[in-house]
Amino acid sequence: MTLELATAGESHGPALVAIVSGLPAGLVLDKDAIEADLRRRQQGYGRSPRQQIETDEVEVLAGLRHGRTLGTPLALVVRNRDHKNWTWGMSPWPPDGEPEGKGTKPVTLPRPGHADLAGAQKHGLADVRDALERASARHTAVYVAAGAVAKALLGEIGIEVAGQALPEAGADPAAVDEARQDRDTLGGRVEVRARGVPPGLGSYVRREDRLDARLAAAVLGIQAVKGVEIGDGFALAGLRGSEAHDEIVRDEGGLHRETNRAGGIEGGVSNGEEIVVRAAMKPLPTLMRPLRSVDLDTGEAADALVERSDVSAVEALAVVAEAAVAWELACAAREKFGGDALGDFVGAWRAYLERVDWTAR
Ligand code: EPS
Repeated sequence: MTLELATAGESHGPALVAIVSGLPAGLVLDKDAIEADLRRRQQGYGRSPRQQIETDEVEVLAGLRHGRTLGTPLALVVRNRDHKNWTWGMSPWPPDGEPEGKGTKPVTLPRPGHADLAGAQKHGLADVRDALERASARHTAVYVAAGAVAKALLGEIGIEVAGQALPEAGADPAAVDEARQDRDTLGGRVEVRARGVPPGLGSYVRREDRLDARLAAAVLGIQAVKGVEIGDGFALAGLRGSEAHDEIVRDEGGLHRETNRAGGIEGGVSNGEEIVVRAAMKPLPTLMRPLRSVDLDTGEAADALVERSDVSAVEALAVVAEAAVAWELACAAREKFGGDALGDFVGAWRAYLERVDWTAR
């Protein structure tokens, strides 16, 4: 038993869609809590004017009755309000009438750093828009909705997940103002912490089950993320073994560690300490002062596409990475504790905690 997530949606198409399967029946979902995360994702200093058009809300089309999951696939929808400006350009069916609004002319100037060129080459696309629409980080809205559902499930077993931007680069308002003035963009780093994770989520048995590998894949799967570390990650490479590992001690709360350089994971398995995941985001690739590119139509040198853009989306990444970590932890918890009813899931967790010499701190 695990959770599965399928998503669909283009940035300026009608809507983003997620189907979450594998939830137990009886989990209470709170519309306001999901939408609070959607709003957090839209905030942050340095976001694009697009965020003044969108006010993300979640609609549920299936899997929920009177706020409780039915144990059937949960269908979530986040509409793109901007679609009203793209109804001709992004019409799913051949559009009627004369071209009007946005997206009517093919994009042929790929942006370095975006999926534009590789996507167009891979799929044989004459209009780069056919690649960039799905590659866009707009898509992360529906992942955040699914992550909010995962957080509700984790909350039932005492796990809390929180992401924050590290106060540097694209999360420093003064640096964002300076970059905006220079018509440039910034990246930055975010950190996600999960508290209350019991020892034993994930497995050392197969590499695809290792919790660290799964968290890294989930976070690297977010647009613009180029690096991930667990715990002290890259810094551990420069330490001696005697300095790098977290000694095991025991007190009235059971077995635990006084340091957490491993970031809560050893051998691909959670060890009962806080899970710490950090991600590095590259600067966003849509530049108001564009880099060199080539016009795919003429083959001539040209400047890359210029569109409205965020100067920085690091604070949004903190929310999206939080959702990704929550999602992976919820999957690992479903695998460990199973259950068709929420009570079965929580009951298995309680029984397990009686067996292991550990309490949440
Ligand atoms: C994005 C480009 C911008 C961002 C978008 C991600 O969109 P647009 O081309 O419509 O101005 O605003 O992010 C969002 C819309 C969002 O909701 O996060 C990109 O190319 O990745």
